[in-house]
Amino acid sequence: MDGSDRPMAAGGVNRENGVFVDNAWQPASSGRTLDLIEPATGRRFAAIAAGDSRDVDRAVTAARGAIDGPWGRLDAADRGRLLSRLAGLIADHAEDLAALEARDTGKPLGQARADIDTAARYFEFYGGAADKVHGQTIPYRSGWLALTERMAHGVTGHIIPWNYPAQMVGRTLAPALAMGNATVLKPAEDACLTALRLAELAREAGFPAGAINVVPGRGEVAGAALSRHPGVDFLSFTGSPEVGTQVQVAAARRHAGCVLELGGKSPQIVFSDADLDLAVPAIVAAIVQNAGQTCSAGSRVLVDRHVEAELSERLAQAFRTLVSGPPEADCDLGPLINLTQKRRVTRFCDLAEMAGVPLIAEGALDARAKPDGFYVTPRLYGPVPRDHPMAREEIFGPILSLMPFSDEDDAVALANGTDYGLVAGIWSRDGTRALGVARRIAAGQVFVNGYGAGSGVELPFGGVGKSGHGREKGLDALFEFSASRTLVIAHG
Ligand code: TXE
Repeated sequence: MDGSDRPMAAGGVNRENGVFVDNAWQPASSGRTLDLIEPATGRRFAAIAAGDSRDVDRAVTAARGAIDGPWGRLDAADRGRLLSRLAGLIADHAEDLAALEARDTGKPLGQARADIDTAARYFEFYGGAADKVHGQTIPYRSGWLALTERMAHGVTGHIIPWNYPAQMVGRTLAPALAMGNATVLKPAEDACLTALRLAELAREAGFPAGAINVVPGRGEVAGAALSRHPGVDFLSFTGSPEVGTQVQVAAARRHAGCVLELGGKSPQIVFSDADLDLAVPAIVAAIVQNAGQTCSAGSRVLVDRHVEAELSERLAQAFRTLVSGPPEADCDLGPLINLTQKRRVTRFCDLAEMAGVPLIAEGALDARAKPDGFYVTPRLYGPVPRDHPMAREEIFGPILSLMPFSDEDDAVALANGTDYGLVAGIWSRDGTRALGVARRIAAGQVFVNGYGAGSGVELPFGGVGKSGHGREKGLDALFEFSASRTLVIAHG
């Protein structure tokens, strides 16, 4: 997206210029489209519907109709079957979806393929879980039976970002659908073509009209309308803390619940007894994946002073081999999503330079990279002062900060010393120490001697503090997208 919108081109409504409501592509009420810009070239390559509050309204009405209609009457097992069928269709179309994802987001084709696998896996996982969420019976007074069941919220609104469009659809829609909610999705205006394609595949899988509705459009228009809509019972938002706050306020005004995932500043803590052969590639991968545009990117390496020099040298060697290039070249990294993000990331590097923070190593640009693509080469800085913005703020780019610590307490203080708390990694051969430290980290996920936050659909995921609240992924998401109803029956 580059800010341009234009009247819808002649030729009829379709996936690329429509909103998906009641299982059909419909023209956006505005009659306008938004340009999509290819990150690898900086050129316009598609247009999507500029949905607005009128389209959101139609989508919410369709979702409500689905709950009152065939979707609401399905057995849990049948909902699960639909999800499983969609997982199969995603797998059948994996190669086309991966190519679309790579072009739309700029990520290397290999990473896009892995993302599509994960998207299918979400539907597989929640398809299998749909009929396995049980309530409880509660010992209560004699002569009474008390039990709980999970009830769907009703209409759920889902606002997702551009960094993993297909995965995000699976992560947020699949558990909501498994629990019987009807959904309205607002994908990101920077990249959403796979999200639109998945809606079509859902229809092919047999989802009844209104169960899944998609309204593309600008965040401050379509997204804001969805977060304010009185007919939306629960909201799921992934994106920036600033917008997350607005979404939560809008939800609170009408007493609706929400789950927020707002990014992080995740630490990788390397103790002196760490296996560096294991740690170095994983640390590099955790900041290189998707060019660092990952909420769970391991963007800070906290290292015991005794191994600082060795780790720094090993990471530097790895960084010097990294190459950024266009998606089809399948390099280590692609371009960033847009010019705004490129400027944002570059500003952090400028600030580091102004403060005299040493640049330890930098990757290279592939010869096939177009000059107008939004490339930022991967960079390793260190030692980064603890109060520098690079050490505290989410950069959302391939920039890794190295910061030494003196002892275990110092490591924990440093790890917990930002406003965020999403993921952490701990590297040590001493299992007792690793476990003890892991349990002192204020974050939603902590990995020991590994870092695999990107995938792992089974693993509940979410943050504390500025990283947000609530949990998606894993079985926890089924509870997030439902509420308990207590039934108490007197029997004499
Ligand atoms: O996010 P926005 P942006 C962080 C990351 C990044 C920064 C800015 O640090 O550099 O946020 O990215 C929709 N009401 N993350 O500007 O604007 C928007 O259309 C309702 C971390 O892209 O928050 C899109 O669908 N919705 C993150 C979604 O919100 C609104 C992933 C996210 O966009 C809206 C992305 C509004 N007023 C960015 N304004 C993560 N947690 O993984 C925008 N949107």
